[in-house]
Amino acid sequence: MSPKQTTSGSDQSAEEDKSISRRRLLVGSVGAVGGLVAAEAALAQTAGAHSAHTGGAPADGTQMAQHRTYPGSLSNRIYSINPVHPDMADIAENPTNIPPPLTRREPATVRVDLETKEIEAHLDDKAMFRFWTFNGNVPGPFVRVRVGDQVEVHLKNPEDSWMMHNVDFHACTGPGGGAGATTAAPGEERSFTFKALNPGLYVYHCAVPPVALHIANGMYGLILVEPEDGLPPVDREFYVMQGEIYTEEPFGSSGLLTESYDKLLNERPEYFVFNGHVGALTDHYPLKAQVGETVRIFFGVGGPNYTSGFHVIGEIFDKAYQLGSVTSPPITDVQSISVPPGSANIVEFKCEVPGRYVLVDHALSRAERGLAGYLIVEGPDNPDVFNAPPNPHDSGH
Ligand SMILES: [Cu+2]
Repeated sequence: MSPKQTTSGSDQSAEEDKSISRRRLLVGSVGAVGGLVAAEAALAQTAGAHSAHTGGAPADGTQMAQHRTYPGSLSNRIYSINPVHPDMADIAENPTNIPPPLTRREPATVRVDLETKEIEAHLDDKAMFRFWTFNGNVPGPFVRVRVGDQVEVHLKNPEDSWMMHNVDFHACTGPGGGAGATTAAPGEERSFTFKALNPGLYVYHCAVPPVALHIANGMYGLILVEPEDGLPPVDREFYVMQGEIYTEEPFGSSGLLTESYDKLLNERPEYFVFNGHVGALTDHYPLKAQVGETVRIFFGVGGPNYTSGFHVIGEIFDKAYQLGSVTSPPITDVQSISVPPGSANIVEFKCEVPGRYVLVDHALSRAERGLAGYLIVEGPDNPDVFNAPPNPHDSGH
């Protein structure tokens, strides 16, 4: 499947061009055929979710499901690829990998160990990329402390790194958020301590110049500074971050891809990802919950450049802690949140209806470049809240 087809397929208006493009796709890749079949169902399901939101009015997606499959469209492919490759390194962070809520009510010293590992790992089902990471995952480890804690940061840059690295904690009050204090050449180790003065959800990232490049290549994560009494209890917590990847090769290429500094400076990413690589939160680590449970998503944008219009298709956020502030009251009953680069938000909602919900940035062109995740909700139907007759175009739950 040529990556060019993504662009041409989307731009075409003439039916003739579409059929040519579709034929090229079918000839070009046997594997893609399965993707097309899955795509019809996936789009139908997405369209169904939107119809529910719009009171059953025909959604634009409905038409697509009936008549069109856009060749090369990633919102087709993301539903069908299996991104788990046992033979390739994998940097995706498991979204359930979060320390439990803190129970202590006194300040403590919390040690945070970060190792800046550069790893060739898969970017999608056919491309590899040299990621720069904290502790081998994108995003880096979720750090959980309490207001008033002393945070003791140890940063180790392994011998086999190519680059210098450091870490800037947005939760830190002090020069560079610790960037200068932790700058380490390959083989070096640095440390510093900061006091967590302000509660909230904060981004951390590498800040070695060019900073945008270190972030784009995967060096970002979240630190939660819990307020004195913690956050309200929920049934499940998840950790999701959005980033962009800039490669010389066009989106959809195969093999080991090369980072593009030009595209980075021009803010023209080829890939958008949740938790590191295409498919990380679909087939690989889908979020899972039960009907009746409350869910909290710690959502951050590493970027480096794009603001996210984060949305869960078919859900409404009961609460959203804007810009990661936990000392301001959350806004309530929200469809999408705007999260700028280097910022975060906490959303909470109750799962009322079983099914598959798709995490997106509602700047949906980015779904065509890899940006999607799943929340799978299992449990009994809830016809009082959602009741739909069978539809042959719907892939079901
Ligand atoms: Cu770095």
